[in-house]
Amino acid sequence: PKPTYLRDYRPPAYRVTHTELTFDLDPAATRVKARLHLERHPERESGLPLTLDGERLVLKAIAIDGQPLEEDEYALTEDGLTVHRVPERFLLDTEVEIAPEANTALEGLYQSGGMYCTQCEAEGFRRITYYPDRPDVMATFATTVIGDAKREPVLLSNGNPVERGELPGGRHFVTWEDPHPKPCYLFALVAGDLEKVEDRFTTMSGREVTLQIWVEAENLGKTDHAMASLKRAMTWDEQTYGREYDLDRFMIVAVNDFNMGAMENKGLNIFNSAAVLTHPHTATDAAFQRVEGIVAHEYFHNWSGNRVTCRDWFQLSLKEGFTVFRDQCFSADTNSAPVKRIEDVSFFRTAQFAEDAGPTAHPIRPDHYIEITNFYTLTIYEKGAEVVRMLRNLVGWEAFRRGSDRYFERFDGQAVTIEDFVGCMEEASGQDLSQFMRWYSQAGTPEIDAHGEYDYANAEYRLILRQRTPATPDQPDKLPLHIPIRLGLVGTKSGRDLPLTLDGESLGTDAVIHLREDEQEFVFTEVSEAPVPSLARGFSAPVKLRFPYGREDLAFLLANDSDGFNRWDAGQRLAMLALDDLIAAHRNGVEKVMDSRVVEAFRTLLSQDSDDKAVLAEMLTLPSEAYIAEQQPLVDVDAIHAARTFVKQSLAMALRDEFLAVFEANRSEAPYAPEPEQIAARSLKNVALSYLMAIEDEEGIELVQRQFAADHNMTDVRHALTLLVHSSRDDLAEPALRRFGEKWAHDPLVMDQWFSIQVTRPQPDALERVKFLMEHPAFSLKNPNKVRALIGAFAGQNRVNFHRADGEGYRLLADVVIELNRLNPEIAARIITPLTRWQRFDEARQALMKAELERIRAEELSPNVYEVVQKALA
Ligand code: B3K
Ligand code: ZN
Repeated sequence: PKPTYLRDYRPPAYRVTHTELTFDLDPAATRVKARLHLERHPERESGLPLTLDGERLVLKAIAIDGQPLEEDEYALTEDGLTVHRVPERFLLDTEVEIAPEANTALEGLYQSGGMYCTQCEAEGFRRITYYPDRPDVMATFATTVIGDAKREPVLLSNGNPVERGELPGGRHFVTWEDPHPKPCYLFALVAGDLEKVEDRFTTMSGREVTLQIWVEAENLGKTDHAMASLKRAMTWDEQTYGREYDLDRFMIVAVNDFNMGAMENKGLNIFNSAAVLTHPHTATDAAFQRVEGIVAHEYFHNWSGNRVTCRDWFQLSLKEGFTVFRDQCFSADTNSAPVKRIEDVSFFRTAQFAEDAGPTAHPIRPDHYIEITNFYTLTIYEKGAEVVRMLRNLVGWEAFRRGSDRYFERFDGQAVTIEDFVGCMEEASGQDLSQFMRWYSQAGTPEIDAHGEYDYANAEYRLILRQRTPATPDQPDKLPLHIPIRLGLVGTKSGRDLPLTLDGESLGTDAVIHLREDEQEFVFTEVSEAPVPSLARGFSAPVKLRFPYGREDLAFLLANDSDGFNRWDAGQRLAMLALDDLIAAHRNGVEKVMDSRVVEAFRTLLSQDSDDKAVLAEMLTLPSEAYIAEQQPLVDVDAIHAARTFVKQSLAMALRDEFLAVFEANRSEAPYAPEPEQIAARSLKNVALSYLMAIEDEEGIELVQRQFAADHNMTDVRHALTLLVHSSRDDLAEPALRRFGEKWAHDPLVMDQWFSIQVTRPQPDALERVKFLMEHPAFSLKNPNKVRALIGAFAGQNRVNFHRADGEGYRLLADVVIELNRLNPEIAARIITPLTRWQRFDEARQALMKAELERIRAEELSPNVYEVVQKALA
C-alpha cells in the first residue's frame, strides 16, 4: 500500500452537485442505483478523465447522459472506476451489487443483528457505490430505500422523508431528501424493525424540530438520558455559539455492532448502543456521563463538521479537535467543571502522551498516511482539542466566539482547512498566530524544565523555562513552540496567591506568560515573600512540565493552591515521588516504607469538610498503573503494581477510620439520578470503599458484599463486583460473578462489563480467563464492543498479566489481531496498540513483543494493520 501526501492535494477534476440513490435491500445482493449530477471543477482543466472510488462493488450498468458505455470507454480496477472521456456537465448512472451480510469490516452498508446500517466516514461510501469519495465534494442527496415491509418496516436516511409507498412482493419504499450539500462520508441509511421515542425541540428562532431515538424494542426504556442530553446540547450550542439546528428532524439510531462511539451523519446520527443506551440498573455514572458527552459531540458536529467540513482528511482535527473542545466545555458546564478537567487531563497524560512517545506518533495535522482510519487518534481528537483550548485562552472567549462566528458564516457549505479556522481567530483577535501554527505540524510532547529562585534582598522571583520537544518518527528536529503557561506564585507565609508584576506591568494574581523561545527567563518583581510557583494551572498547555518541587512544597500546594486542578496535580506529584521510591525499593529487594507525608496529606484531605466531593474523590485516587508507567524510563510492571498496592494498603491501614467515616457519610438510599451531586457522593463513597477493601479485613468485605447485594444501581453494584473479583478471595469473586452473569445474560452491554471486570483482575489466572471467555456464547470477535470489553481491557488495563514474562499475553493479542485483520481491519489496527509500545520494556519483553509483531507482519495484511506494524517495527 502507498501513502497519500498532504502536499499532493488538488481539487477534484469533477464535482457532484446532486446525488440520487436507490437502494433495493437484500442481505446478499443489495442493488444500488446512483445518478450523479457532475460538472467540471472550475479550477481544473477540461478533458480530464473521471475517476471514481469504489471497492468490493459489482458493476451491473453504467451510462452517461442516458447512453450506456461501451467496455472500452471506461476501466475498472480494485479500487475504482475511470471513464476516459466525459463532457463538462453530465449525468452518470451506475448500478452496483453489494453484500451487506458479508461485510464484517462494518464500513459501508452492513448488517447489525437483523438491521441494515451504514458507516461511511472516512472512506466507507466507496463500498456502497462508485463516487468521488472525498470530503471536498459536497452534494445534495435524494435517497430512496426499498425494503421488505415486514422485516424492515422502518427505512431511514438523511434529511426529510418526502414520499413513501407500497411495492409488489411485500416490499415498500421511502424517499428522503437532504437539502444541505454534504460530502458522502455523512451519508447514512438505516433499515430494520425499530421502535422510536419521540420528543420536540423549539429552536431559538422558533422552529419546531422533531427528535427521534430509534432502538430495538427491548431498549425502549433506555433512551431518556440520551434524549435529555440532546436537548441540553441543542440549547447549549444556541446559547454558547449561537448555532441553531437546521432540519425538521434529528434522528439517533442505536446499533450493537459499531466500530467507534458514534457518527454524526447529517440528521441521522448512528450510535454504538453503548454510547446511547442507559438505565440506572444497567449503566454506571461514568456511562451516563459518556453518553451525555457523545450525544453532544455528534450534535455539535452539525456545525463543526457538517455545515463546515474538512477539505481533505489531513484536516481531520479541524472538525474533531474543535468538536471535542466543544463537548468538553458542554460537559464542564453541565457537571463539575474541575472534575471534568481532571478526568480529561489524567486520561490525556496517560494515553495521548504514550501515543506521542511511541512509534505511531504524528502531528495533529499529519502530512501523510496509508490508511486514514488509523488516524482517528488521541492526537487528532484530544490534543487537537487542547490546541483549540489554548487558542481560546490566548485570544480570550469573546474574540474566540467572534472568530467562530466568522468561521461558520464565511465557510458555510464549504470544505476547508485548519488555516481557515486559525485565520478567523487571527482576524477576530488581531493576534499573530503564526508560531502557534507549529502545534499542528509538530508531533511529540514538549517537555519544559522549569527552575525558580527567590531573591530575598530584591524581592524578586526569577523563573527560567526551557522547552524541548523530543524527536519523533520522521521529525528529528523541532522548533520552539508558543506555549502559554498560566501560573500563580503562592506565598509560603500567607498561603495566598501573590500579586504578579512582570516587566513593570501588574498582572493580577493569576496570569499567563508566553514561552516562545528555547529558553526564557521571567523576573517577577515586588514579590513580598518566598513563593512556591503553581505552574501550568488547569493544564494550560499539553506539555510535560518538570519543576524540582520538594515534598513539602507539594504538600503546601495541595493544601493552599487556589487552582483546584493544580491542587489535585500537586497531590499526584507527591504520590508519584513516594511511588518512585517504592518502585526502586521493590526492584532492589529492600523493605518498602510508606512516606508519612503522603499519609498526612491524605489525612488532611479526609478531615476537611469538602464542598466539592467529586474533586475530593479525584484527589484521593492514586495515579493509575498506566500513568505511573508513563513516568518511568523503563517500565517494570510488577514493581509498579507492587508499589501502588503497597501505598493503597498503607493508606487504608493508617486511615481506616477516616475512610469508614467518609463511606458512611456518603451512603444514600435515595432513588438513583445521574445528577452531579449524587455522582460526586457516590464516587467519594466508592473511593473510600476501595481503600477499605484494600486490606480485605472482615469489615471491608462485609461492606462490599452488602453494597453488591443491595443492588441499588449499576455504579454501586459494578464497583462492588470489581472489588470482589479483583480481591484475593475467589470464594467471594465466584458467587458474585455467577449471580451477576446469570442476571444479565440477556443484556449485551452489561455482559461487556462482566467480561471486562474479570479480565482486568490482577490474579494470575486472568489470561486463562480471557481464553475461556472467548468461548462464551455472549462473546463474538465480530462485535467490536465485545472485542474491546475482553481483549482491549485485558491488553490495555491488565498490565501485570498482559506483560507476563512468558509472553503468553502478547501471543494471545497477536492471535486476535491476525484473526481480526481478516474480519475487521479497523478494530485490528486499534487493538494492537499495546504491542507497539515495546520500546518501554526490558529486553526480554521487547524481544517477545517484537517476535509477535513479526509474526503478524508475515501474514497477508490489511493496509490498516500493515501501516501500524510497519511503524512499530521501523
Ligand atoms: N466522526 C466519527 C468518526 C468515525 C470514523 C470511523 N472510522 C465519530 C466522531 O468523532 O464523532
Ligand atoms: Zn467527532
